[in-house]
Amino acid sequence: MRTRAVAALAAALTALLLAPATPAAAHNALQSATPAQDARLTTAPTSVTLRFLQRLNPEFTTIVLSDADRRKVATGAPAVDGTAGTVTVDRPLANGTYTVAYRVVSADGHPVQGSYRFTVADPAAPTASTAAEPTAAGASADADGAASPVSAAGDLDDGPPVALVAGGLVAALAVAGAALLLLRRRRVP
Ligand SMILES: [Cu+2]
Repeated sequence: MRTRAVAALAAALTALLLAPATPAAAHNALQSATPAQDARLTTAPTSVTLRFLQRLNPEFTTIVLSDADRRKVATGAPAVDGTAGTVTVDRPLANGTYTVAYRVVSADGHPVQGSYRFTVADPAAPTASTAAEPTAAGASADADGAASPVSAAGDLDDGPPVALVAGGLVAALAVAGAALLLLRRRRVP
């Protein structure tokens, strides 16, 4: 009966070691943004506000605005209010496509980052230098500045660290090997 106990213990240990160390569901995520993702604005926005699932830590909240040439657009530092972060745009934005990139921290300390784009298409303003985008068709652009769900959210870390999983596997294999050895020894007279 002892061999069975050893085998059961090995199985239990293996299951324990292979179980994920932390749930990946506790991560922060972008809920909505103004301007919204893929919005086409007829008036250039003077600020960008991102709303998240969890409260933001002002020390670890980054919001970067860049133009079609990937040049950083001057903004103020992110102002954090609960789950929302806002940057004000220093100078009026020319027509063109802009990228909003963010990096925030989850409640469990894991970073989350992502980005999305919006377009400024003010009929009264000249088009920006190299922001060449075939958008002539839908000239009747509507100002969609309202907040709407944003889907493009990146996640830096899903699941337990690789080292932890590898270590757990090695330990599990060692336990299984020891159990096998014990079983064999008992069978051989
Ligand atoms: Cu996490």
